[in-house]
Amino acid sequence: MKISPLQEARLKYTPKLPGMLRHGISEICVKEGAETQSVADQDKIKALFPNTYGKKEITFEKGTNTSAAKKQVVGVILSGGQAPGGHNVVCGLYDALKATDRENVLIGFKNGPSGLLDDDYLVFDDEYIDQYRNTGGFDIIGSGRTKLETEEQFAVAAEVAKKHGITAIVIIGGDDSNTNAAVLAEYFAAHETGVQVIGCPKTIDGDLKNEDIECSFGFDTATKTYSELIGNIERDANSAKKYWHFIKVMGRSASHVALECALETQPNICLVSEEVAAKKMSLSQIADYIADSVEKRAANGMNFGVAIIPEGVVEFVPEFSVLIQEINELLAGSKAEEFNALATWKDKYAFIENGLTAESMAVFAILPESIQQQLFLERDPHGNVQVSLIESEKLFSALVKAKLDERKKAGTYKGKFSAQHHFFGYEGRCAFPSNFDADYCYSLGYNAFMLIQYGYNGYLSKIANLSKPADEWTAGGMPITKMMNMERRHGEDKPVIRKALVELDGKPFKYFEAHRDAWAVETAYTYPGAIQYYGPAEVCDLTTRTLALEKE
Ligand code: FBP
Repeated sequence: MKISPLQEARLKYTPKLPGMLRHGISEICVKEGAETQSVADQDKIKALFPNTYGKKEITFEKGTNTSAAKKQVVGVILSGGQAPGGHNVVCGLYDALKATDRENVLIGFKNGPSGLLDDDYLVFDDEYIDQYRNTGGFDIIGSGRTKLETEEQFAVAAEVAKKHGITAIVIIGGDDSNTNAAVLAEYFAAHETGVQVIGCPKTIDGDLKNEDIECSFGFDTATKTYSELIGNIERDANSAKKYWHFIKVMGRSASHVALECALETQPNICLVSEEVAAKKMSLSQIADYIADSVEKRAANGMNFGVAIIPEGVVEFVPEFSVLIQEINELLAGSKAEEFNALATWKDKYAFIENGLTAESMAVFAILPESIQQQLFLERDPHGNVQVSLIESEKLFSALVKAKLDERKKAGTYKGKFSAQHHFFGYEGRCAFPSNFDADYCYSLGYNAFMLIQYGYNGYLSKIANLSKPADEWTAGGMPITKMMNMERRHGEDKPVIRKALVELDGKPFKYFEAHRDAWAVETAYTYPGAIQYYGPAEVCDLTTRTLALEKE
């Protein structure tokens, strides 16, 4: 198979481990810390996790390895959306497992959690693993979004584990997948299967983080990839001086990706969904906010600009959420058929006008027709609006144009406004991992095996002190139950890992807030350029601005 020169070079890259994991397997000992408590709802979480709750946090350090010698057969699963570095988690896990005992076995379950349920797997060997070192993607075994959450599924998982003699399962996933890892760990412990479960924190969205997990892997590379593209667009905008670019960036719910890209590129506008929700902003207010920047820049002869829009923003606009709920109800059950049978959009519009409250109709009426139709025509299998498909970059540019037209009529605005639209998401999820992600992921996998070897169950692999060079990183594990609280999901109270949204009193947002008014009017763009893999550490091993500011 032909591979690119960069891929060839990356296959030979040696990821950096935390200093404390560099001594060789026989010289890694464990230090147990304090017993833990869940972040909230302690009594409820304790009752739900009687076998795995309250365990101690642990750290690895140099010393004699006292773990029991036993043959390990480990299963690994990649769960959810791709994130750069996933291959290295598997490589780190494999290397630690083989360095401990060549007889140990690593099994990869294919295409996500369903691979475990369907017993669809491959057994890794050196030749296979070596093709994937330091590469992007999850194609080493594939990924999927099947959720492992029912007792029936756990029973099947236990059967499959027994068949292969599996001693531990490593689940590489986001907050939902690691919540399910904790539930599976509890099930295995309660049923005395002897199978351990270890999680690894993945997601480009950056919303699996807390006082223990400083960031999820993939966030670094994905945001650097988007920031390169945004910087290039900024330079184009500043060269041609004729377009406003509306750029939607991934991040299903939280705005960490948008905020990090803004810190990297200093665009004129960056919406932050969490702020939109906190200030209860309406679509009209958001459009006015962007239009103000367009108007001020036009007054200085700059009819161009760049606006970053987080993928999930519309769901954070209170009036829009209400509209979505009303639409879902309007088309519930047989009413969808009645709606679909209507011949023209005009008929459908009348049906909508009849069914929505006056407030929601007022919101609906200001949307561009393409978005209105999207809300009614593209629905998920349960008949609900697919909010993630809404082209919010187009929505906001249309709303801004309408505001500017009004201002033109009123004589307050005399500029020109022409928009271009972009969506950056899939472009970043499988990029070659940055050195940071290559090192971090390899360490997470390597460390996951140390947790297995020392017999821990229901733990998340933890690598910390990440804003420092890798030799100062620390390695250990944290009980997943420590990160959990009770939340309402689909009408039921469920134990879940708390999703980390952007904190409006956190340092990254505060920095952005202190500078954005200037950026909105000036052309203060910064151009991060492409990720560098070879060269000086201050260029190649840079962490995200978010991490640097948080750890300042
Ligand atoms: P995970 O939470 O599974 O890591 O995935 C995150 C993400 O990349 C989001 O940013 C995005 O909304 C979503 O996946 C898209 O995935 P899909 O194409 O499966 O809908």
